[in-house]
Amino acid sequence: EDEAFLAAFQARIDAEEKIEPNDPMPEGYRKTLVRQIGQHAHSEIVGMLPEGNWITRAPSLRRKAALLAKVQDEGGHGLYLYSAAETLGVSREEMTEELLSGKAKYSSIFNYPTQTWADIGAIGWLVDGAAIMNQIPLCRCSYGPYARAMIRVCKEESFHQRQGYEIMMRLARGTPEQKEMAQDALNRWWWPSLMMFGPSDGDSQHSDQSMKWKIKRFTNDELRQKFVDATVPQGEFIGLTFPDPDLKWNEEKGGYDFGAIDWDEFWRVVKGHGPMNRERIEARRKAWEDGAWVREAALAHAEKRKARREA
Ligand code: FAQ
Repeated sequence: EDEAFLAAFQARIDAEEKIEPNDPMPEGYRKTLVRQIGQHAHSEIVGMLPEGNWITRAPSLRRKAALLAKVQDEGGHGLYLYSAAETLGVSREEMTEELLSGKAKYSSIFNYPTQTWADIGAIGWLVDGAAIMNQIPLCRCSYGPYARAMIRVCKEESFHQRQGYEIMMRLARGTPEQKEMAQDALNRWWWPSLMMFGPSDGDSQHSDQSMKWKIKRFTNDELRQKFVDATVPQGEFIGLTFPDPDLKWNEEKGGYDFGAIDWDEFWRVVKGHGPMNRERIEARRKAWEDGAWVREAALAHAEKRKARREA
């Protein structure tokens, strides 16, 4: 890759042109996108597990129908994202193998257990809320297929966020026991939600280059701050307390100050040692193995059809 090619590519990015699958692109750009879109796809699919755990135990038919639809949406998001990554020359099989071997990451947040029904509220409100904050800017990502996939994904995430917040609101205004459940869920999900945005800017290895290529439009810390500023008033509105004694409005910066994130916990979870990492990967491995006969049958069918056509 010579200087002239890289400069011409950067000029297209700077001019806000979308890069499309057959366009020439630097190998690093392609690899970064495969890594990020792959991780994003895996997150959606693994993200079905914590909430899937509550579908059979939802407290009413209405709640069950909404949760079922939400989890199904996540499956759909995973499929769009795998397809977007496939336009970069990687196959779904390869991506799945990387997930199962631990080479490809998925969001740390999905390695925490869902202990009560209130966790379903907290996930919708906080986890989908964080996902939206991170993904709205991705609708303007320089890579066309990823940017376009994000538009529909964000619309659906917005429904998910409201459904979660509404669960929290109802619990927070319910009996003392229900309010206690909502508070306990907030206590357990708040810090892991802040960790979703990734390491702080000083420790984020990919941010500078990804910002230059306009894959990312904001840094991890910028998005984390926006999320805190948007979410704290929502929690206070329903009478919940955030588990952070250092959380305080800062008039001067026009945002909240908040306490230090436990980065040791973050890296432990990212490296595979969170509370549910083993179960999550085991569930995906089982699904992949259980589906082997479907892949084999589809392949055999395609080969038969091809042979028939050629006969
Ligand atoms: N968990 O240099 P950076 C959802 C890794 S939303 C695990 O800052 P980058 C919806 C990172 O990959 C969740 N690993 O990296 C839903 C890198 O490792 P690598 C998914 C993390 O890429 C809601 C290393 O640390 N959303 O699923 C995490 O510039 C409810 C260094 O980090 C997306 O994936 C983490 N939290 O920035 C579903 C959005 N943070 O790859 C169900 C797209 C960082 O070199 C229910 N992704 N790492 O081995 C992104 O925006 C970016 O990839 C970031 C990380 C911001 C996540």
